[in-house]
Amino acid sequence: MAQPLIGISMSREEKSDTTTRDWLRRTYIVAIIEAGGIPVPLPNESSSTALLRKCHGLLLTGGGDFDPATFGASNLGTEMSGVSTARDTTELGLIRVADGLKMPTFGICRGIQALTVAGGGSLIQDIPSARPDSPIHHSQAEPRPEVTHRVVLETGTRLADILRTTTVSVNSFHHQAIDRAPAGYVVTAHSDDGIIEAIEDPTALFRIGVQWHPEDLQSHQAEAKSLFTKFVEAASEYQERGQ
Ligand SMILES: [Mn+2]
Repeated sequence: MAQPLIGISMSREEKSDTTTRDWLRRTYIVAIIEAGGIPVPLPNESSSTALLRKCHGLLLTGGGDFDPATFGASNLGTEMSGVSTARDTTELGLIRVADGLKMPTFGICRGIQALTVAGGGSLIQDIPSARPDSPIHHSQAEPRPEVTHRVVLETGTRLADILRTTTVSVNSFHHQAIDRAPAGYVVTAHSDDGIIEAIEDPTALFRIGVQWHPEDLQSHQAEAKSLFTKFVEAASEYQERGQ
C-alpha cells in the first residue's frame, strides 16, 4: 500500500526580510512517519494550496494566536502572541482546499482554532481573562510530554471510538480556545472547567480537531498514538480512492 502524503502547516516567525522563517517542531514529523505517512511541510506561501492538492491529508499544527479580525472580533486587549497574517491567510486557504476535496484533516491546538475560524466559529481570546475562576492551567509549565489535565469525551463520537475511552489525560499549551463551534462540527470533548477540547465533522472521513498536543504524547500514550494512526489510515483510504 502506498504511503499517503501528509501536508503539514508551519509556524511563521516574522523577522527582517532575510531572516523570517517557517518552521516545524520535529515531533509532528516523527508522529506522521511512525503512523505510516510521508510528511510534506507546507510553507506560508500561496503556492502551498497547489502543493496540498498533491497530498492526501492535512495536518494543522499548533502555534501563535489567530488575529481576532479573522473571526470578526476586535482585540479585547489581552496579550496576543505570535500573530502572523501570512500564517492565518495560508492556513484558512489550505482548509478551503481540503474541505473542497473532502481530504482528511487533523487540527492540533492552533489547528482546532484554524478549523473553527474557517468554519465561521469564534475563539475565546484569553482563557485566564475570560474564565478567571478556572482551576485548570491550560498553559502548563510542565514539559511538553507531561499530561496535566483530563478531558471528558462525548460517547458515541468518532473521537471516543478512536481513543477507546471516555476520559483521557492531556497536555495543554493554549490560552485561546473555541467559544462558538464552527458550522458542520459537533463538540466531542470538554475539560472539567467547560473549555471545548475537541470537535469533529461526523460526516467526514476524518475531520477532527483537538486542543491538546498528541504529537508530544504519542511515543508513550496509546490514545495519542491512535489519533495519528487513524488519521494516516484515513489519508491512505483517500489516496486509494484516487482523489
Ligand atoms: Mn487544555
